[in-house]
Amino acid sequence: MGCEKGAFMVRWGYGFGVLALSLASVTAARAGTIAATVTTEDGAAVTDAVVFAVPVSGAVTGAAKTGKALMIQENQQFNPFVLPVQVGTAVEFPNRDSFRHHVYSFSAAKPFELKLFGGTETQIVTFDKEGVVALGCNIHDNMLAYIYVVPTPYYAKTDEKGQVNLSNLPAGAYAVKVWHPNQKAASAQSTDMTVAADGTAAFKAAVAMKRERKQKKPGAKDETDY
Ligand SMILES: [Cu+2]
Repeated sequence: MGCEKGAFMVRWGYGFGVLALSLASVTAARAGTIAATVTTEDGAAVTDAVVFAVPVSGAVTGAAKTGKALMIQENQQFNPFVLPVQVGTAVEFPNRDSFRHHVYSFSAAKPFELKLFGGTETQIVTFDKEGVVALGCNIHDNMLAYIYVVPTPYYAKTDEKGQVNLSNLPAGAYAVKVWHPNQKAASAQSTDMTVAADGTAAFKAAVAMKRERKQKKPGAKDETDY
């Protein structure tokens, strides 16, 4: 009798342990990853493409990315050339040159202008509308950059191999979108995709590109490369 009771306790204890373990795994393993590769139609790697995943349900359950977003002016160049940010992000514009910049955008998503007098002076602009914001400088025609404002915390831009991972995505259906400043299409291309919990889904996109338009070095005079 005492023996049977002991066996029952062991079994019950074991079962409880398994239950506790499976609850822990469910809690820890709800996030998936999209491993993205972006190329031209000819298969060449595309750097600086913004890849972002918008939940089809419309609900964004992940926390917003935190930390400063910076669009630096240094050596008469914007850095970075492409800055993806989530809607609502405040971007700082530090001028690290010893001379003046006059940063502006005519883009519908955020028309603005900033006179920056140099020597670590910084100003802040909040990007509250989705879309492309093309930046220029009234004083230096060679300066060119883009802020791309996305409606999701799941975004990043491709590296020199055209690759990027979007991680910590809650399982579910997404519209995975790709945008690059030199693409032919007016807006981001979109592909529907399901992300499983605790899995990595490969994503490939081929983007039709225009002639390259990039930021030029200071002192470059002719505009024919544009
Ligand atoms: Cu300038």
